[in-house]
Amino acid sequence: MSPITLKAYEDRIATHPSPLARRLLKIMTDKKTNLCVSLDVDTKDELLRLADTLGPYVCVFKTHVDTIEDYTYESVIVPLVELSKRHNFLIFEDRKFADIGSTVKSQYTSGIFKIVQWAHITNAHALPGPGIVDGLCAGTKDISEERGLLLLAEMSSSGSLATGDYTDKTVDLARRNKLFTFGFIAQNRLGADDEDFIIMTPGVGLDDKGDGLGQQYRTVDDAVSGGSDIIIVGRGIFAKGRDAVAESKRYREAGWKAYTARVK
Ligand code: S5P
Repeated sequence: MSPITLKAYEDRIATHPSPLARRLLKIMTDKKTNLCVSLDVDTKDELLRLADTLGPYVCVFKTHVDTIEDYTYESVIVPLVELSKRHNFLIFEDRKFADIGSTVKSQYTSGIFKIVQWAHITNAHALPGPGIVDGLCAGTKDISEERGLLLLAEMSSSGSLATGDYTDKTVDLARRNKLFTFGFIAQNRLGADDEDFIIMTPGVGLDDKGDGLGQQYRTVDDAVSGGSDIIIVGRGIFAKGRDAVAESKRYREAGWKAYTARVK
């Protein structure tokens, strides 16, 4: 198979249908980074410390806000949004919505998390069908800032059922609303070149092969040369004993080098 070549991030800004994707591509171009760090930590201090120290190296921070033990909106979300402005990154709440439209709309807008208020990006499984995208999109109605959705088209975990026909149908679902659904969580390039979906890829690690619980790691080169636009890295950067700043620089450099090698 010949290697994938794609337009530069910069050249995709003007033509991308999604306002959120245009903003993201601009951040990536300005900061020269295609690294998304997954902030999978348990406390607000750790989350905010990493967001501040690693902020300069990333285009996106991904959160699982429901795992923060001492979470309150005021003490976690307010300062995180402030840091996102200071360091110019987007926030991606990895909520993996998977219910009917009416329920996901409430989960997105209400409760203690109020995700739509602060997360520029969130994601959803395609399993329930079109209603999940419609419900989430309806949840953005009163928000003036850009919001975007990624569908989980493939997963990094061993034995994932999101393959073949399921993946193809997920791509079809995204095509129904490209202003909002700007891309996929996936392991491969999906959609036609001119559709320009943004591919964000987890399961990336330079030093480990897996985690003993089904996670599988590929190298940065593998992911980006295969068509990934943004690499998502968690424990490869902040696991115990790792210097998170040094690792962020390393992944950012590796990601940018692999990207420049595939630009048309
Ligand atoms: O297929 C997937 C989709 C996601 S969003 N595989 C994943 O691992 N993720 C998420 O990416 C997962 O929930 C975790 O937050 C992150 C990977 O973390 P790491 O520590 O294994 O790099």
